[in-house]
Amino acid sequence: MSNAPVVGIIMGSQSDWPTMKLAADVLDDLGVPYEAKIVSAHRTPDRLYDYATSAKERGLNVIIAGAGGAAHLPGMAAAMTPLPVFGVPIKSRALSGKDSLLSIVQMPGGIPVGTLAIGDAGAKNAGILAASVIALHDNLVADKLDHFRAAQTASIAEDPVD
Ligand code: RP5
Repeated sequence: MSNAPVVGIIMGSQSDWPTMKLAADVLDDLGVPYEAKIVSAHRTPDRLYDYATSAKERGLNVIIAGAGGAAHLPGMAAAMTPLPVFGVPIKSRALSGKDSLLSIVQMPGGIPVGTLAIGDAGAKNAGILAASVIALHDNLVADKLDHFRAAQTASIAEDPVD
């Protein structure tokens, strides 16, 4: 089995990594090879262009893009690749991520970004969602995803405790 990355995790800043690492952790747990890069739409536009336009030919299947504030990164990446792009709104300092959410979710019709929840839950779910795409053609990942979901279900007690 190849270890070449099939999921690309990109983020606008080093400061996004503590959130985006949760997506990486899920992919580690589910056995999905990924790469993680800092790619800023406004600070490193050429890096974004190179990344997005080469992503498919380099073997990536899915891109997870996290950004905060005026969060152009997921939409700009989606504009330059045919791959599915999942956007994670980072919880910003000024507006707690509502700015990030609206920037990412309100794509005009024609260039979709699948938008997750703000912050940690969004990053975790982006990892699970990306793995579920990979699982469509990878039985090992599909099995791990089934086990993950079964274990999660089994961990939920029926009765609340004081
Ligand atoms: C965005 O600006 C990044 O995605 C980050 O969430 C936000 C703040 O970046 P830093 O000022 O922390 O580098 O581009």
